[in-house]
Amino acid sequence: MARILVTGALGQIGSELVPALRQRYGVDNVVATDLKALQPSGAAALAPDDHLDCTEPNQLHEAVRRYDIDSIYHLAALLSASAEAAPQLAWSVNMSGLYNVLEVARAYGCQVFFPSSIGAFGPDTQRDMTPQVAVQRPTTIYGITKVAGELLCDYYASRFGIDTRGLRLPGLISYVAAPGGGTTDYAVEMFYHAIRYGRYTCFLSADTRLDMAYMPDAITGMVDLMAADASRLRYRNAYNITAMSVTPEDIAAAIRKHIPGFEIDYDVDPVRQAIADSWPRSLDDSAAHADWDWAPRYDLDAMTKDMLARLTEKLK
Ligand code: NAD
Ligand code: AKB
Repeated sequence: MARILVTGALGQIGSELVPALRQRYGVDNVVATDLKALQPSGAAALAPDDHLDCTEPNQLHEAVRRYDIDSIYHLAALLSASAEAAPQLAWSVNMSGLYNVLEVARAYGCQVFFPSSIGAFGPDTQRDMTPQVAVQRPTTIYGITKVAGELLCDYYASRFGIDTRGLRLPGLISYVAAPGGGTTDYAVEMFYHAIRYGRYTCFLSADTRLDMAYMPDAITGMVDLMAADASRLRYRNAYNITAMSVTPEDIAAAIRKHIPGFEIDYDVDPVRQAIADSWPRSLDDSAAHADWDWAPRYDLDAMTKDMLARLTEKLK
């Protein structure tokens, strides 16, 4: 039975990944950790939860030893907008954190999941149907840490035989936990504002096209990739995945099918707009389909319907 450690477990992804892993592998076999204080509640209270700063190698060694860990989902990081506001901190958390995780994986023979991003590409990359193997010259500190992270995962796989696996995640849309300082956060905010106020002012321009996926698909993708037959995996840095390529105007139109009076206007934030303009408009995720059967269930309309229903219930 797998014994799993999750870093950055209180974030947008961890809040849904941890329950999914606990359902699949057993509550006691999934250790949720974060820099922020964990407040055990419900099922989490029955499982080990810990404070863990991924920039402190001793804390990682201690957790892996204490809980006899054999698999690490390393989620702790600063996202693109937060990273641009604090580049030195972003380098420390995103790079030292991953290095420490890979070193502890080398010491104890752990499997590692690393979440890369569409941010790992830059303005020199082919922007439509960006291939799995493409030019990667990002212009953000976030993207630089993601490319370097991908290369480090490749290196630890080929040099030390560590079982590293990763995804280049698109923007993730979800209702359980708020997003943590990214450029694609607008897509989540729009749903909250649509339900609460019937209107939203978007910080990206109407026609900014980016890849997105609904969180349940992303979680399934992470768990499936980690369980996939290793002999089928051609890439140990990160696989492109996507479920939809959409603009703010597309999402607003999908919301309007359920909330007809919903209004959107635009007050563009130049920093986040510049980040978005440097990213792909759509990814080619055929390698993920071929190698480990990536198959998202939610397109824009299915995601919008579910998101509005779940969020309306949550905000009651
Ligand atoms: P998030 O910002 O919501 O959560 C990150 C968590 O990491 C937070 O709970 C934070 O407290 C924790 N953290 C920060 N510094 C830490 C440290 N030093 N030690 C331990 N924990 C620390 O992020 P998320 O959206 O859950 O993303 C998780 C990972 O997935 C990140 O690597 C991110 O780059 C990647 N990713 C996310 C998205 C997305 O849309 N959410 C898309 C692409 C890639
Ligand atoms: C961000 O916007 O920073 C993240 C990502 C796509 O990596 N959501």
